[in-house]
Amino acid sequence: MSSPIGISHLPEQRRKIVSKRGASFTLMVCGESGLGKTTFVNTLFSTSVKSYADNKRRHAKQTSQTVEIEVSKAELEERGFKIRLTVVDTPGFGDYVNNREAWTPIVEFIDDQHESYMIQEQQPHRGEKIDMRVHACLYFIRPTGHSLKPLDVEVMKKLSSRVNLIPVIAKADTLSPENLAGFKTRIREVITAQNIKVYCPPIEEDDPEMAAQARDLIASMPYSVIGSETDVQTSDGRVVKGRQYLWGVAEVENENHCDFVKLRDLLIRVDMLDLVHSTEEQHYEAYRQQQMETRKFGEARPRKLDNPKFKEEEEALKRLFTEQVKAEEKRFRQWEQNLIAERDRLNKDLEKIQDSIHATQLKIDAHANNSIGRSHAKR
Ligand SMILES: Nc1nc2c(ncn2[C@@H]2O[C@H](COP(=O)(O)OP(=O)(O)OP(=O)(O)O)[C@@H](O)[C@H]2O)c(=O)[nH]1
Ligand SMILES: [Mg+2]
Repeated sequence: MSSPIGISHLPEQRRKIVSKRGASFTLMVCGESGLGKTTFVNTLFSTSVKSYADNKRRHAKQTSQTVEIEVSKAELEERGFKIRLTVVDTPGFGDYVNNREAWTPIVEFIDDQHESYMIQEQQPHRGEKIDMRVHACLYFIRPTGHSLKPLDVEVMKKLSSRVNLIPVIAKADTLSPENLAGFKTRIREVITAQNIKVYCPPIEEDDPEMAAQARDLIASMPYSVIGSETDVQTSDGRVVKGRQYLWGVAEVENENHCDFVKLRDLLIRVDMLDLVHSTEEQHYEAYRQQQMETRKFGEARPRKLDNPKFKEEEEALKRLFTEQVKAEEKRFRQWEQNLIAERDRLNKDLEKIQDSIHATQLKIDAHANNSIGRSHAKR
C-alpha cells in the first residue's frame, strides 16, 4: 500500500524534476591497451545518439592506440529528458614491464574532477559549475577465460574507492558461451574474495518489474561486451552492428551474444540517476571529507609525484643531484690534497729555517765560547 504522504512516488518526482532540467552524465572507460575501449565508446554513441550519422565526424574517434585522456560529448534523449553525455576515454595500460604506476593518471583524473568541483563550491559566488566528476567507470577485462590478473585486482581496488566501478569483459565474441560463463563466475569470486566494491544497482521493491530488471543486472555482472563500428548482414538478412566471422555474425545488440544492451540500459536508462547520486553522496563526499581532514581551507592539493611522467623527472633530478654532489666532493678532496701539500711544503721550509737558525745559533755560541777562552788566556 502506498504511503499517504506519497513517499513511494519520490523516485517518480525526482525523475520529473530531472527531466525538466536534463542530466549530465560522465562515463569513463579504462583498462589494459587494445581491449576495445575506444571502439566501445564509438559503438555506444552510434547505437544511442539519434543523429549520430550527422555527427559522426564529431564523435567518431580514431581507434588507433589512445595515447592521452580524451573527452567526447554528445546529447541524447531518454524517456523524454535530455542527457548530456560525456565520455572519458583513457590510454590503455599494460604495455610496459613496470605497470604499477601506469594507471596513476586515471586515478588522478578522477581526483582532479572532485577537487575542481570542491574548489568551485568554496567560491563566494557558486553559479553554474563545471562538473566533470566521473559517474561510472567501466573497467575492461582481457578475455583470457582464466581469471582476474593481479594488476586488474590492484587497479580495480584503487578505482572502487573513488568511483562507481563497473567491470566489463572485453571482446566477448572471442570466448565460447561456456568459457564466458566460467570466466564470469571466476571473476565474481575474485571480486568477492578481494573485497572489491563494484557498483550494485539498487532494487526498488515497490516496482516488481524494475526490481526484476535490477536483479537481472546484478546477476549479469561483469558485463560482457562486443564493440563494432561497422554494420554487417546476418544470415537472416538483418543489418546490425556486429563482427563478421566465417561461422556468422557476433551481434552487439543481441542479448544471447553479449551484455551490451544490459550495460547500456544500466548506464543510460535504468540507473543513471542512482549513479549520479551515489557519486555525489558517496564518492565526492568521501573525497571532500578526506581533504577537509588533511588540508587547511583553501590550501592547494599537493601534487603527487607518482605520475610516471613526474617519476621520470624526479629520477633525472636525483641523478643530476648525485652527480653534482660527487663533483663537489671531488673538488673538495683536491682542494684538501692541495692544502696538505702546501702545509707539508711550508713545514719543510720551516724545518729548513729552524735548521739554519739552529746552525747559526751554534755558530754564535761557538764564537762566544772562543772569545771567552781568549780573554781568560790573556789574564
Ligand atoms: N574481436 C573483437 N575485437 C574488437 C572488439 N572491440 C574492439 N576490437 C578490436 O580491437 C582492436 C583495439 O581496439 P581499440 O578500441 O583501439 O582498443 P583500446 O582499448 O581503445 O586500445 P588503447 O587505446 O590502445 O588502449 C581494434 O582492432 C578493434 O577493432 C570486440 O568486441 N571484439
Ligand atoms: Mg583507445
